[in-house]
Amino acid sequence: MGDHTVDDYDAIVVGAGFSGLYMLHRLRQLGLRCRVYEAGSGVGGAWYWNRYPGARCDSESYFYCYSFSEELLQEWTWSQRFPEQQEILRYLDHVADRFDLRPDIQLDTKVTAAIYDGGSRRWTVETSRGDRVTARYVVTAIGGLSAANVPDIPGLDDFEGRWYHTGQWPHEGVDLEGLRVGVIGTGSTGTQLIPVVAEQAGHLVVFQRTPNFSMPARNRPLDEATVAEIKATYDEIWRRAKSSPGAMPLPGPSIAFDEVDEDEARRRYEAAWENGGVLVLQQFNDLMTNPASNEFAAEFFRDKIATIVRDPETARKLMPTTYPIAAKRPVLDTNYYETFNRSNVELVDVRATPISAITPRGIRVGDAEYELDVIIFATGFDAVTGAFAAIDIRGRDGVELVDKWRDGPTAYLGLAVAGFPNLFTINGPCNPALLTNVPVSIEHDVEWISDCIAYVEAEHVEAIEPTEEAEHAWVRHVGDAVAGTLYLDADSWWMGANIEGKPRRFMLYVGGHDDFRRRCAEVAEQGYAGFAMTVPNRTA
Ligand code: N01
Repeated sequence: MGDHTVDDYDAIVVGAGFSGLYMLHRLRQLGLRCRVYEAGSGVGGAWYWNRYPGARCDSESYFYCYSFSEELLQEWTWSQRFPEQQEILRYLDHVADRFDLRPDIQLDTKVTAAIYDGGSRRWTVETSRGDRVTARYVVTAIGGLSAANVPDIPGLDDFEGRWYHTGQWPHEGVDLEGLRVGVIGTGSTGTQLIPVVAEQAGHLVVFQRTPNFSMPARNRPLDEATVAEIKATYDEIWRRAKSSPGAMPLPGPSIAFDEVDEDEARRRYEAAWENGGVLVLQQFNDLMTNPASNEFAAEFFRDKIATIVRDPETARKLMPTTYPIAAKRPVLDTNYYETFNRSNVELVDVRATPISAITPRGIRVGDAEYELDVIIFATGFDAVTGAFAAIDIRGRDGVELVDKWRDGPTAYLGLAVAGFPNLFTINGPCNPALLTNVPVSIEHDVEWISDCIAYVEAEHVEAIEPTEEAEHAWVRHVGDAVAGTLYLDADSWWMGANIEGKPRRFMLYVGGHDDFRRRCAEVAEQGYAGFAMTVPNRTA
């Protein structure tokens, strides 16, 4: 690795969440000198920032964790079926300590620029704290859901109350007791937040643009026997997770909707609804390809809403009718629909009449003004590309990543980008992560990237990047995989549709984690097929 000055590293990792922590661990095992820059004042990434009331994971705790260390699996005990944000953050803090990661992590530091120099074949990385360092490799571990989206609604600056975005929630918490609170947004975040805020607020107004399909989580504490069984069967759990499309160790659907009659289909949905969790929508393998299968599930959910919500007009507003179920990310909840039976909760449909302004006293919708003390934006993220766009990333010949991605993001396997040598993107665009149980996807990408870097180091390769042809072929395959599915029939953040002016293109790979894993392994086995490598005095 040669001689170093203080400011020269082998690798810079951007971000210290689930992916950055493990990336650091693996790169250190290769003997590389690394630096991790993290914008937050602590490690944890999404779980550091998203501290809003009710924040919890939609994956079950026993598989929403790392698998790489048997000791870690055995020593950590999850307390609930679906872990709360605080518990996941404690886990990631524990990981940082257990593997002694902190000495190589610089907190409170945003990476502002990463610029490649084709002469030295090194990246120069600059930060908000004035660091200017160089490195052979840059690995982005910035998360696909980290750039908060606060919609540009006129008047926000004049609002006399307080406002918050859920992804930047104050660490000291917010006392909402007895206040008039408005929540904008009813995605995964809003659905978790609203029932908890309703219990604190004097009056809660929910501003809903698109209703979501939500199913009961049926969260519960994990008893000792369950924990013991989980710990005894982890090998099998990970084997199943890694060979499943969703990166979860749960049974996938094996039959099509037409293979049973409607009574049997309803019985299956009913039983799954009673058990709760993500399996509710894992009944038939044609949910996203057969409109009849999808509509049956959607109607089942709408019936549930009608049964739970007492006021028929409120129930009607809560029923999604304009897009296929699961074409936007489905949500798990605890008492979401029940919350609309409370006398202090009001639902305002801002699809028919949009929010026109934020006034000094509240939110204006058409002729009505809702007076509020607090506005909570549960309005999501500039997903997948937003965190990249916040960094001035320039590759070979000064090409800017934002320019390359002007018509939508492209990346070979979602792991590397043509024209950007020695840059690796954990869970980048065109990757199945974010449609999957993310920690398993992260571990896969981190291990693939560290194996690739180990190969490159051993072969004395100075620069590696995907060829344009390989990248085009992968992006075409990603497009083919989603073509003809119902995923394309909704204005989701997966499509970039939640941000005005963003190119409308499905940004993730729907082919499944298992398929993706196999393809990535083949690429590696073939000596990193699809990559161009620069070796001194030789170019392969
Ligand atoms: O964001 P979203 P999120 N006026 O984009 C509405 C993950 N996550 O933070 O649908 C009015 O889904 C917007 O309306 P519409 C998970 O992957 C995971 O909830 O665009 N409304 C929508 O209702 C998830 O998918 C967990 O019409 C406006 C909402 O705001 C992802 O994060 C927990 C508006 C945004 O929903 C993002 O979820 C939480 C406007 N101007 C989140 N602008 C886990 O369990 C936006 N909206 C792991």
